Amino acid sequence: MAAFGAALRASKNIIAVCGAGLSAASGIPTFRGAGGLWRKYDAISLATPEAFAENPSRVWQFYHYRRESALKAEPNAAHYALGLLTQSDSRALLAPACANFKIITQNVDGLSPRAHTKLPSPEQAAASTIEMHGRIHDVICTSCEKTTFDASSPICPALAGTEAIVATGHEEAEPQIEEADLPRCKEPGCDGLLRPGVVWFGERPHRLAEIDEYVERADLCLVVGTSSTVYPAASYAEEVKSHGGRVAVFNLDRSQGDGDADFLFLGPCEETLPRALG
Ligand code: BJW
Ligand code: ZN
Repeated sequence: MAAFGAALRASKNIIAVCGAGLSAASGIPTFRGAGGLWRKYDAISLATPEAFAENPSRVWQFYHYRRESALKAEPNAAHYALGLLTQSDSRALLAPACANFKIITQNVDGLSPRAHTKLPSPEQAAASTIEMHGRIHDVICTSCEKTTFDASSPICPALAGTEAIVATGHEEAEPQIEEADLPRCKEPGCDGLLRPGVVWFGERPHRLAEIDEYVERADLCLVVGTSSTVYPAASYAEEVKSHGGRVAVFNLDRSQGDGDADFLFLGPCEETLPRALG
């Protein structure tokens, strides 16, 4: 802990690469391991363009459930601990040499920006946090490709109440919603099918050029609550290490990311991060 404190105080450019474990204490399930089942489906198998093309009704029910959970969730102590590094006054005390700090999160729940500002505008959210896998309350039109922020609950009448169906052993128990009744684009004359505004496998994550700049100059990388199995995020700690920076991993368990870690904080990050940054 003392050595980590010294590294924190000496670092000039710090990044935090975050994953689902950061929001676990806020009640948001992780993707892999025990939290990764929705109804009887593996969450990872639903987060693909192929799953959406094959069964948009099922994929929309999955995202509707997660949109509703994210609306009810509150940031936890780990989000607030990272938030201290985004504010210049608290950062001056914790990491006085640090000129730049950026949260690079794979999470789509919007909880990191909310820990820094109560109701952040998209500009305020983007300034404090790079949400590289998109935002769960954004929608993208599959026809005109326009992205819109829409946190309405429910997003359309047909999805109302489907979030309460948590487990079905029978295929027929799953509502089959017609495409015409799924969320549709409101742009005049469009009416295209909307999709969730998140980044699925095979799609390009957001703000990659900006992320690369932060990773290239980082001298300390905090890896928080991620299994480090999804690229490109999984490569950032190694990149920081390869140019002489240091890596601190905060995870409940051992993970793929911790082989090169200089500092390893095992346990719930909502406990270890406030202690390490306190
Ligand atoms: C706690 C805790 C507590 C629990 N405290 N810890 C190079 C090599 C091989 C493959 C690739 C490669 N480059 C690209 C690929 C392909 C692919 C990929 O990585 N595949 C892998 C399976 C190998 N990557 C992509 O396709 C990416 N796109 C891309 O690279 O594009 C390039 C491109 C360029 C130009 C043009 C076009 C393309 C896109 C990846 C998108 C991932 N999408 C998802 C869904 C997002 C939407 C949604 O939310 O629904 O992102 S999948 C899912 O995994 C989600 C997550 O953000 C992501 C990572 O998961 P995460 O956050 O690590 O969660 P878990 O559950 O895995 O881990 C939780 C951890 O927390 C665990 O370790 C727990 O122990 C811990 N934990 N409680 C502390 N309280
Ligand atoms: Zn449209």
